[in-house]
Amino acid sequence: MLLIKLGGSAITDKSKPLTSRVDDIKRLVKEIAGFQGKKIVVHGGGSFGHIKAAEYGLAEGYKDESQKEGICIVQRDMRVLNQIIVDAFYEVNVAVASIPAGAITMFDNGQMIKFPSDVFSHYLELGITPITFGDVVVDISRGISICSGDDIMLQLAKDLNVEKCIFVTAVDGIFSNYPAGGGEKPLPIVARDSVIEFKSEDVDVTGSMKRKLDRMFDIASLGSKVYVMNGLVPDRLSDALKGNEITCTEVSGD
Ligand code: IP8
Repeated sequence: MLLIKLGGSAITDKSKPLTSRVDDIKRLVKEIAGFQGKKIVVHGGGSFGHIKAAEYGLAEGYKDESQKEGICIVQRDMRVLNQIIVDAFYEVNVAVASIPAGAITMFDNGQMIKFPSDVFSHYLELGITPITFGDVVVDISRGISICSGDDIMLQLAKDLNVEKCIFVTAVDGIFSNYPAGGGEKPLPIVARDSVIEFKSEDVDVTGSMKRKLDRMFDIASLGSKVYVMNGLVPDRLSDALKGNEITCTEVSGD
């Protein structure tokens, strides 16, 4: 089984609130539709999740009444983004079931403690592709947390038999400097002991690039093959899904 994470940078313009990359979404969805095997699609928040979540301090937990509005806004906006993706699948005749993390996930102190991966496998058995996304979720000690698509990827990889995880981003892979200056080639393979210089933290409420990479190492350690690739280059995802060689970074679990 295959897990695909459509990262927020590939499906939205992260610098402009509520701006989806509709054409890229439609193309990526078509490329995914060409893969006949079992797959689960997870997507990130980009400019539908992170901007308002940061504005209302949602990643710090529930502190005061003013955040109620923010919880509602971020959950609504994430569902708007999800609907754009679900509609794109519908247009290419792929049956999908949308499963919002906020409806099924429980956190405690910022960590996922409950996630019903069996719901996903049940849909897969019916021949339906489950699609889920990072979301505002309940947290038994902090009130709320932000669950990232990467948290979900890790949990699904723990619970299900996942051969391959593909992280679709807006860059060619992982670089030895983050963020990359441009023009460099991505590292063909990274391991936990690879030297990567994180020059600046990115603005995501769910953590830095370093944290995302740690999640990928955790997934790779479970035995899944993990790749980071550029979804803005047409056909690259479909090539990856066909098993063709592409420009990307493999994340090693060693
Ligand atoms: O973009 C975060 O998911 P991510 C979702 O996968 C929200 O980290 C609501 C900010």
